[in-house]
Amino acid sequence: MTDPPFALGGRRVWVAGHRGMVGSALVRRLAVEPCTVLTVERRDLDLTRRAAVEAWMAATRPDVVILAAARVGGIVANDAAPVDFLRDNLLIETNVLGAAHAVGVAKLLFLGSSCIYPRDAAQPMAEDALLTGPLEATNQWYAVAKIAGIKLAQAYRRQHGRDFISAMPTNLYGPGDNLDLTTCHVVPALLRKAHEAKVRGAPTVTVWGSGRPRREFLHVDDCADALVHLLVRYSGEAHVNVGCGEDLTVAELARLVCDVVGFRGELAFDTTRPDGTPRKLLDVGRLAALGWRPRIALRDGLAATYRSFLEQGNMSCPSSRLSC
Ligand code: GFB
Repeated sequence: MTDPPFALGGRRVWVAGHRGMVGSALVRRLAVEPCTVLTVERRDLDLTRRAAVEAWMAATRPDVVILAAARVGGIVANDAAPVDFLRDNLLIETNVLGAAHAVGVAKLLFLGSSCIYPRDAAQPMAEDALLTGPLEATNQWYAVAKIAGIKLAQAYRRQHGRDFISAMPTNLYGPGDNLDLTTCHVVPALLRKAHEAKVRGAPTVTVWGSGRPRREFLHVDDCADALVHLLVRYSGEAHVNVGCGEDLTVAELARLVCDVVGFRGELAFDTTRPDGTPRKLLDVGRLAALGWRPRIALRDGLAATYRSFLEQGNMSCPSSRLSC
């Protein structure tokens, strides 16, 4: 815990990955802080190239870095592209943390994911469950890269005295998410499938797996708020879980999504698709002790996300346009 809190006033804060769901939520959240938000387009800076990251950082000299850039994807994308999920994430984090150290940033926040914990970790998963057992096979590549990132941030603290911290968000959802059904996460997938089934008048929506796995979902705007809270109020070697502390089954989520979308048909479970981790619920005691609580209830967050997908026009609409 920092005492006094780390003041954002007058700081130049680089949100790396500002086009992503988390990065864009951070840009929205930081707009109300007295800081300057820095961003750079992917075409102008490839974070997997060390020399380019070092040169950009030396020229731009941010005071604060939030590393929200990562190769991310749903359960099948993780399983299908192990090199991309392991290699790209290792490169991005070693390059950005190394360059942040080289220019002497005042603070850096590294983001991981709840999939860093062992597949069969006791629930809810406290921060000290890290590295106590084998990982879930479908996302072990991404998890290993993110665990390396946590350790790298800790190593910079120990060896060089840098104020680098790490946060581990649970499964996130919200505006700006990926809607490609082959690579996306479960919430955008179900919103899209339920919407398309409603529009087509289809009798069923297909849900991957058995429907029995349990997941915790946090709206990305709540996540961004928690991350800014940690940036200002936390300084320590241990990573901090970011979640809401409640979970539900995938089948329950699917029913809730159908209700929000207004699809009245049935669910069909495709058990040829993987279930992944049986349960992923974070122990959010450490974050709560730092004074943060979520505000957005799941149903409200899903309804707002559905509206944002329709407004952005990125939901395919076979029979008519956005009025469907
Ligand atoms: O969101 P999701 O892909 O991520 O899947 P994970 C969560 C659960 O929803 C799994 C089920 O049990 C899926 O089988 N599911 C049901 C679906 N229908 C669908 C669907 O249409 N699409 C998808 N994608 N899932 C990821 C990790 O794990 O979570 C990443 O692979 C990362 O590394 C991310 O940690 C947050 O929770 O299984």
